[in-house]
Amino acid sequence: METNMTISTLPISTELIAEHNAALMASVDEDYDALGRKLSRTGVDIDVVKNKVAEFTVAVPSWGAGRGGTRFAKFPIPGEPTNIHEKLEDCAVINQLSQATPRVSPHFPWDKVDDYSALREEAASLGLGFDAVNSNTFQDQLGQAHSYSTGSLSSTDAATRAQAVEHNIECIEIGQKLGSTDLTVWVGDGTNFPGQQDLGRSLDRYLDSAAEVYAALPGTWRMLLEHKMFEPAFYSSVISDWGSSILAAQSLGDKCKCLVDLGHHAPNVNIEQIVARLHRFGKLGGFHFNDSKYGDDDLDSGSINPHQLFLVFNELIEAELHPREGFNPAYMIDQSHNVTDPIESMMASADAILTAYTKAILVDRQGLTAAQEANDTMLAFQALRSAYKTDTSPILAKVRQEKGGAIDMIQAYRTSKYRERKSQARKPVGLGSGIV
Ligand code: RM4
Ligand code: MN
Ligand code: MN
Repeated sequence: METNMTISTLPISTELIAEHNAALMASVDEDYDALGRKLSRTGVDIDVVKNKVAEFTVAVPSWGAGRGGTRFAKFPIPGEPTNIHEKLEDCAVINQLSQATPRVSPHFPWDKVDDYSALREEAASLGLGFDAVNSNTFQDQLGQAHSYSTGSLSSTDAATRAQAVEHNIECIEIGQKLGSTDLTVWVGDGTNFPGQQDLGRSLDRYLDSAAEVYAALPGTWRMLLEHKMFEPAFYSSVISDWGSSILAAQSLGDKCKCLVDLGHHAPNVNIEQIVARLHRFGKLGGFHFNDSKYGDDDLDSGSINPHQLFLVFNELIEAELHPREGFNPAYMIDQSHNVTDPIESMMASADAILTAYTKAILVDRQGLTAAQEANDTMLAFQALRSAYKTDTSPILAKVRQEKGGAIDMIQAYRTSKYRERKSQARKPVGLGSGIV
């Protein structure tokens, strides 16, 4: 990709970003130097940390670019995207200002177009690539032959299962044209009533169908299974927990891994331990980052429990230091933005995710292991706590600035008046309820 072509098609003016950064640079440098001195007292080189953080990226979901909603309502904002082209443009803004989200994860059929090579080029001209493709067998589409009301991959109806398998294979084919190498499969299959379906046989049907999808995976592709405890099925989900997920992944084969969506667990579940367990068995395939307080699985990453996010990243650093074969998790944001501008939410979320990562890098690993070996509970805990307490924002600001992003992303975004401009140019979004 030619640099000047990229610059001319990017949605935010590079002069605006440079001007914005120039006004804030002196204070960032001052804070960065002060933090650098503090960290060097414990033998940590801040530039090494900064360079590591600069390499970390997280994908954004195409569906996150629009305002989501609840089962009850959706409140669109002017200038919201209504198709994949507009979504890509918004994702380009997020990446331009954050310099941390260079890939977009598409969802089909929502993002269907006629020409996928053209879409791939369009994304590239915006500085973006494509991440995992997501299939959708949790909704019926107009004109669809068989309804998913009885489930999809696990439906009691053979023709419905075949249709769901075929859709997943079509997603793989589209993904190949877009340059993806992962298929993420989340099904809404499950029941609302005890007795509605046989709990064992529905899993058998799921496994048979999933095996057909698995068999269609091209050489380097992976299939990522996403579990979810409830919603839309409120009594039982077919792949409800990490146990079902790892059993399914193990029976499907090496190219099948588990994807952990942070919002899909029972309240208070120890997600970081699940991460450690999945890694132990070489089955940690990826993440959907978000947060939750009660039943919602799509609040902004780190908005409710940033400490949990840090503990998850602490396990990921452990995993990175002790990799199992094929360890290469796909990192992605998966959120629904009901009350904020999605661009702002995803920039803030990328910042929360990178913050958790940076803090996890700062953990004194040797000290932690030594305290664990000596059964010194307090010192082990303090090894985590002292990293968690560190204000790493100067590192993140410096990383963004050096990569061409904005020191204060939200301020730069608001100054650009991007959304106002789009509200003139784009057609209004319809009402209706959101997605789960
Ligand atoms: C689900 C799940 C999936 C996402 C859909 C839109 O709850 O998190 O990853 O594809 O929502
Ligand atoms: Mn998800
Ligand atoms: Mn979800």
